[in-house]
Amino acid sequence: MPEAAVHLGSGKVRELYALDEQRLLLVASDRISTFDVILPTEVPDKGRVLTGLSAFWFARTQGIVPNHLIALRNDGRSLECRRLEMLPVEIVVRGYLSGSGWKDYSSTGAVCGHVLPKDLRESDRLPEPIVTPATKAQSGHDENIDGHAAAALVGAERWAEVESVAVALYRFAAAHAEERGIILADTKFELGIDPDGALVLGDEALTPDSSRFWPAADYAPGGPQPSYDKQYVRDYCESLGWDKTYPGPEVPADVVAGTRARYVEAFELLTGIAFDHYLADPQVVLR
Ligand code: PZK
Repeated sequence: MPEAAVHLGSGKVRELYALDEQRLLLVASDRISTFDVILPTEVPDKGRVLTGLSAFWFARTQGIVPNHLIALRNDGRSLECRRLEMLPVEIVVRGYLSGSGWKDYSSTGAVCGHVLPKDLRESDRLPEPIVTPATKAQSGHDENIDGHAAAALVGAERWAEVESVAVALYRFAAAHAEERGIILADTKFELGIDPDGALVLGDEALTPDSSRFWPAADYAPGGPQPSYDKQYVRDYCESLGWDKTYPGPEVPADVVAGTRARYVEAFELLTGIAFDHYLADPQVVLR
């Protein structure tokens, strides 16, 4: 980071800096979280996998919605971004019933106001993808809201545009992933408004940290699915009988190596680019 960058904040696994009035720098670390706890052990190149994937998707979805990407830095883990006015809602698109969607459906038969067919099982594919907004809770977990509440927060016209763009992004990415043996079960988008009033895709997009990727070969609805990337870490942590509070456990080298290999495999399947090639020249994902 050569020039003066002002640290604005830390996410669980990312750092945000201001470059100037118009530009931000989003830096993805190699930290990994599981069960909402950041582990003391890093996964080498995880930040580069996530940044490369985000940049890949930004380059390929510009025709659906403009995004905040200005440049991918040659460290492979940093994105220069346009500064936006971020919408106060997170937009999750779900094509499958998992996580809080499954939880809400189990108790009410609906998710964020979408009444779903009866007798769906955990991890079942939905008849159509649904948009499930959530408010960014200051501390702790996001709270699912319905489309009326989202429209009240951003305006009805803007909300209609957000829904339409989010479903189009999900359909595009899910079809691409499915052709490569990966189910995109759901994914979270963060959108903002640029100085001209245009809706712009921000944050990271369509990465393993913002999405549920499932290996299609192992898909078996009727229960939770193994995560493409984090399953080794989760299984190892569960095997310790750890209570899922801080501090998390150190993870042994073989579990780290297996996890890194899964992130790299997801990158290579989704982009069709060898990860070594990305490390040698990150700009390959933009071409
Ligand atoms: C923005 N975050 C999340 C917090 C991180 C990331 N293009 C943008 N314009 C204005 N604000 C943001 C963005 C983006 N993306 C993103 N918070 C604000 C966040 C902490 C660390 F890496």
